[in-house]
Amino acid sequence: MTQYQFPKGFLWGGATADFQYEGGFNEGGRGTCSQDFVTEGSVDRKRQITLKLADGSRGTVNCLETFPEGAEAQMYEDAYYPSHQAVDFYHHYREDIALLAEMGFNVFRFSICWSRIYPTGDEETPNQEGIDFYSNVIDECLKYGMEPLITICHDEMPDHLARTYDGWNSRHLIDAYVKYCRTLFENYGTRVRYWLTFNELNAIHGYAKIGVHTMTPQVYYQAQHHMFVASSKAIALGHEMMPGSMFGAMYAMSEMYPATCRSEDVFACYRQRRESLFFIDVMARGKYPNYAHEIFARKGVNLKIEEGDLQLLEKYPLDYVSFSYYRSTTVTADHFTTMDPMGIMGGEQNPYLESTPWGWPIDPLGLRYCLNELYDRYQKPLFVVENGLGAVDEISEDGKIHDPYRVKYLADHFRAMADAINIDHVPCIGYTMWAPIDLVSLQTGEMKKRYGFVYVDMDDRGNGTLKRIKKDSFEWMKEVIATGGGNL
Ligand code: BGP
Repeated sequence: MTQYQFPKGFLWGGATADFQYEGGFNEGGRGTCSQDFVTEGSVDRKRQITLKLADGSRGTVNCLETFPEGAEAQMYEDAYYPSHQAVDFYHHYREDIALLAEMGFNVFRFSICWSRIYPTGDEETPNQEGIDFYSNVIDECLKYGMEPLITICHDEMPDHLARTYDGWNSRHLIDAYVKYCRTLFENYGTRVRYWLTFNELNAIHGYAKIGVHTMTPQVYYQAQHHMFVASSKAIALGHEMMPGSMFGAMYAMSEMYPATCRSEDVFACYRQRRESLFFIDVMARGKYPNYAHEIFARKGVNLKIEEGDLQLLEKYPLDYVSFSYYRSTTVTADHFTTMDPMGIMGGEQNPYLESTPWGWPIDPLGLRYCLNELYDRYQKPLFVVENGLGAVDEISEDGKIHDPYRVKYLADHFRAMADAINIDHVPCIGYTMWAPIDLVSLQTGEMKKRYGFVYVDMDDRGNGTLKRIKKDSFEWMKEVIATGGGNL
């Protein structure tokens, strides 16, 4: 036994999302999804949603902006949309899953593209080819003893639901989502135990992620409310149809520190923390917290809650709490009001931490802190469902990819996680690294921000052979899993 030994049965794996990984956007009967209109970008050039404006001319908005009056999402031949091909898991899934199995993964998190199952979201019957595709993916995982961990809705939706109903701003989405869930449970329920109803609920916004055309706090929190209700309905149905199933939802979890010990900074940090935990508070504790009144009053939100909604949230909370952890944030009272609900954008520079080339502070101890904080607050099993390092990887002259920086990042985070489990006795059931095979970055749409143990030969404009090449970190990770952390 070493100091960093992980418990037997710990779930080790990787995580992906359909529109960043899968491609095949016009194959197998898949409908257009809301992410299909988002162009590539870079760290200083925001991704754009391409539009047809009311007068028929071409326009764009970035993913955080409100659509101009009368504008509609529209694709153009000369624009590059990374979701269309992504890195083509659609045709590489057997090869990719075999690589994950070779590393010893016993869990694989992937998301289902809603419009592959219901192309518009409003059909009476699902698209059989879509059902078959994920059925094959699940079987391929099980063949190697890998548990599928399915994200039902990862930051996307059938475009028709966005265009026609204003996405999650409409209660119609609740019914469409529950119908979609029923189809998934009917078809995969005997083979899948772990589910996530939504991805990063505290980081949703705009057309591409939740189908709304307007970016106001009112729309944002109303859409959230509909997602809370939809999630509880899915949990109710899931437990009924699949005894033993476990439901979580995923949160973007940046640990937060006050910029100084000035009381104002400490209190601003505390408030910001609660604002980011608000979403888990509702879903894990099953009720709106007292401090929601203050948030809604400050932001001018007047929530429409229908009869029965609150009872539903209370009756069907999450079974486990899962989150992504990439970084921490530093908060000062001076900029408090400009921070986003996730508490990442608008944070201060932390002089004690180094950052990634994309400006994300690297903070392994923050992961131990998060694990402790979340267990203290919710007393539910925890699952780290995203963590990893986005970096520029180069193929060396020897044809290999040497990525010691990734090994260091992961090893430091694994040690912090082991300390939370072994020393602090936090029940953390698993870890899925983002993303075991290189894929398209969500925020920037780039390929060169690479996370994988496996390199994919493709550039920022989608050119390349798509060949998969193991990086040095691949063998290291294999050893971590085989020894249960013995090599840390
Ligand atoms: C999370 C998302 C993922 C993923 C990750 C890394 O917010 O759930 O979809 O992309 O962040 O972010 P990025 O790809 O921008 O580096």
